[in-house]
Amino acid sequence: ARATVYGYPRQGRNRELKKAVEGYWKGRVTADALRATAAELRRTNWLRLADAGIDEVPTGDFSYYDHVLDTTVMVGAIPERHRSAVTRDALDGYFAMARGTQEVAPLEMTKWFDTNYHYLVPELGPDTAFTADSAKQVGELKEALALGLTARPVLVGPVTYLLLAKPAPGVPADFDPLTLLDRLLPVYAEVLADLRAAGAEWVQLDEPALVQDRTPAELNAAERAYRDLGGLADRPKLLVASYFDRLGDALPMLAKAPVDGLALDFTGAAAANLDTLASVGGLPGKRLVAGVVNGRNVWVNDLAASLSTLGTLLGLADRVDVSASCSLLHVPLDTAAERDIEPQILRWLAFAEQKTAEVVTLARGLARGTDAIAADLAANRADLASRAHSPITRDQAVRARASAVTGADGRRSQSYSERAAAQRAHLRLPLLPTTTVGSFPQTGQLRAARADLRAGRIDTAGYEERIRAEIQEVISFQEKTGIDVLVHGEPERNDMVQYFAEQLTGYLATRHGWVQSYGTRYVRPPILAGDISRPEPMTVRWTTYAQSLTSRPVKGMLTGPVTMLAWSFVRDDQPLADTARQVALALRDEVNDLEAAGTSVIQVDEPALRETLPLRGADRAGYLDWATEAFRLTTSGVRPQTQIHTHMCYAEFGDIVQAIDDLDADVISLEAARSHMQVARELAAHGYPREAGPGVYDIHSPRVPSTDEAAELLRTGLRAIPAERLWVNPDCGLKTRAWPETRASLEHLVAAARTVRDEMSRS
Ligand code: THG
Ligand code: ZN
Repeated sequence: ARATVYGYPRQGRNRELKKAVEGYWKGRVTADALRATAAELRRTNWLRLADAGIDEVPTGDFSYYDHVLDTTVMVGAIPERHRSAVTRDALDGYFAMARGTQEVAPLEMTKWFDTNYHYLVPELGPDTAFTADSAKQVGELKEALALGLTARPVLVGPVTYLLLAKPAPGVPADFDPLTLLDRLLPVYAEVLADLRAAGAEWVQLDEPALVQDRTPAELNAAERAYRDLGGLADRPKLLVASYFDRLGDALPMLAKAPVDGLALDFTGAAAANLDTLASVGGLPGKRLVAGVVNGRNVWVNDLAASLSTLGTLLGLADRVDVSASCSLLHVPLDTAAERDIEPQILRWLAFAEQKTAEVVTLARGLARGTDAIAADLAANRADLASRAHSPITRDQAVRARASAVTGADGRRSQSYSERAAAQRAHLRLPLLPTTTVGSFPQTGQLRAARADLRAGRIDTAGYEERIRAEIQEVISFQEKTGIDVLVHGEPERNDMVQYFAEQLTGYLATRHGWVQSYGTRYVRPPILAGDISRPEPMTVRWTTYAQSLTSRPVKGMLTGPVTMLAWSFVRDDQPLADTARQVALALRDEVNDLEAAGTSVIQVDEPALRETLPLRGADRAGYLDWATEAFRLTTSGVRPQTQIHTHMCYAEFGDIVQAIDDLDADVISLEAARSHMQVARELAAHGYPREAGPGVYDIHSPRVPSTDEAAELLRTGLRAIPAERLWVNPDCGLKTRAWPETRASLEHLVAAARTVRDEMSRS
């Protein structure tokens, strides 16, 4: 059995790639220096993999920005508007597609399946002409071969590429990119031939889109694609890979396809692939690469269980190799960098380096028998036992509280309409009340204050003094501008999920656990390691300080339980619903404490509610059940006159409006400025009965909307949502904006609200 992986973190130990790429953008790093840094990072990764015992290293998984954008370049699907930039300079043109320029908009970005990685969406149309450009793939393959390694190029497969695409601007929305398959396949054939000529024995084609619900027509297209590619005379051996879930109906189809091997995920729900594979009689004559080490969580593998799966698989294919379930792009690099996590707990964790070692150990165990890895198995057993029996993962008080939860705990004492009346009487807000979504600009001074605190140049008291000064400024600006419901601006938070995770027992924070989110942007997702509790209030001090400065209501600001899970690494030893309930109960305490401290408006943000929807339709109702339960548990402990707000980012809500209603929040703010109040119409079409603030200021751009523009959006909003239920707010938090444009935009927003209020009182 061989050991392999499909991809590796690209950034380097100290995020050298981020620094080089951003330096290039700023003109501080030359193109040659950037290329040299990239080549060195690839070399280091390959040699590390080989040293660790990986028999076949992946190539082509490296990217300056995004591997789907690389595929767009490989097939020549450069959008019309970027062509001149690409012709002028390939590298600058590449970054122009990724980030846009003064003149042209970038490609749209969206989530890569249900991970936290974002890719650039291909834009295709009936006029798209593909041309092969295999330079990057061939170049990287040659680099690895020159090191004397066995290498396997990894490509996004043609079916997944088309299924990830959308109609280009100006192309009818009902255009189906899959109709381009016949035009795309010859381009893949050319790339495959080039890779074979360059020395590739095997090439991997990734088709994760086949783990989603697919129509018979889509499955037919996939079948045709692999019949075509498999039938090519001049080609390397083909390994078709899928991951992130079970293949379902696509597995029998791929098993019969004339390709040489399949790489399948056998972790979590994808373990169902095992039964499906057995039921179709396995893969006689083919290679099976078994993804038995979870490539996207951070937990140490159960080696004995994996070996047992591998043993079963041995009877089902000609040859069984071992891998992680997906590219290791989605996990941090190395647990050894985490000096602040107790050594005993660190042994429960496996990042990319550790997962690689697990794959190698399992391949060795499979080839030579368990005796050959007896010491690894014993150590692994001890680590698993230490995790299973730790007081951290088994906090009896938390468990008792969670199991005592009843339906009543998730229900507010009065219906929405009764509460709305109580809140109106209590808050006495004007019609079309104005507010913001929570954060204010994170200035250089704030970042410097945090750096000073970390470096010991200031103490906690000095740091908190600076935070208080910032809150004073934010409050006084909002009062002066005439905003109705104020916020404290969140100067004390960098990443909100990390901010709360650091204060909750049972959560681990990492110091170096960076994972690529998009392009050169990374996050350090905290780890839900144990049972979750809240030792003391987390936000009450800052909120009450802000409230002490004004007579207007100040909103308390929290991140909701679903988003806390979505942007963290979650436990694999209990259902997500259980983890969500624990987090919800901890947040419920915070909500109740905020109310007790005099806060009458509390916002619980769930920007990740929509993006966390499971890949398979069949799994969605179950998800929405626990997600709404967790939100309601968080927010239902307050009095009727306390107003609960929520906020969600990104515009596609159409398919979850019912779930949003089920949250039973009093007010929701949503992104809408870029979609011209489409969201308001969707809410109205569904008969959404609550108060809503579709954003009238697009915070994703430094552009300042005029008063007229904001007023016009409000009038559009009023056609869908009556004035008694319409709020006036920006699209999202303001932390990425600078003060000058924030000031001007919010002044216009308030002026627009006043203009429209006047129009209404006159008519
Ligand atoms: N927090 C967490 N996960 C997230 C988001 C978040 N996932 C989805 C979405 N938001 C991703 N968006 C971003 C936006 C900006 C950055 C990263 C992800 C970013 N990162 C800084 C960088 O790479 O330079 C580092 C930030 C830091 O120092 O913590 O700008 O909000 N958990
Ligand atoms: Zn938002």
